[in-house]
Amino acid sequence: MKPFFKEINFEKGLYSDYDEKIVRRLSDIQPYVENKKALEERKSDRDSVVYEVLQIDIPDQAGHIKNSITIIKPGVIGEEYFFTKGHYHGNQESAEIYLGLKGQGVLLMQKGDREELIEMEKGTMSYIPPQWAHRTINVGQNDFVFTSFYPGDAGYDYQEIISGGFKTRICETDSENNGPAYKKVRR
Ligand code: M6P
Ligand code: ZN
Repeated sequence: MKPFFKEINFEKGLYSDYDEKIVRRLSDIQPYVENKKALEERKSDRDSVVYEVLQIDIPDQAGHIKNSITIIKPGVIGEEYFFTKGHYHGNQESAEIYLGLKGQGVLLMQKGDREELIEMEKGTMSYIPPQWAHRTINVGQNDFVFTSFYPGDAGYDYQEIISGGFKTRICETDSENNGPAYKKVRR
């Protein structure tokens, strides 16, 4: 393949152009939501967009490095902030790097009994080592946008997330509160 470039507009947090857009709606993240009652109450919004992933055609092969941009909309299901499905890499030995572009988010990672939470915003680089499950959450009032870099053959394992899940959910706090915009709720 030929070398190429894309422009990332840091104001908009978007590529100049991309090849594919994946749209995840409330209906798509249903298996990942713990509060089924809250989801049921939003039945009429099944088509509401939770997040989008802008993708560029880079081969899913060892040796290549994939790059994408994820845009998580602001919102909650019950009190849980909008989140990505989250995954382990199918090829467990693959790491990943996230670079924050816009908005306020957190990166939740889990490996066995261990858990890490890293705050993300414009200019923060976060490293996800091999074997850690990862999910991003929008804890702000506007879009939360970041770009990811990962091995072409990393692959996705969502099944472990559906069956085992993340032990922590990131939820909104009282508006009265002047502290952090989110709280951790353990299952
Ligand atoms: C990031 C990367 C992508 C991933 C996306 C959405 O951009 O990790 O590989 O697809 O977030 O996350 P998920 O696939 O868990 O829904
Ligand atoms: Zn990943």
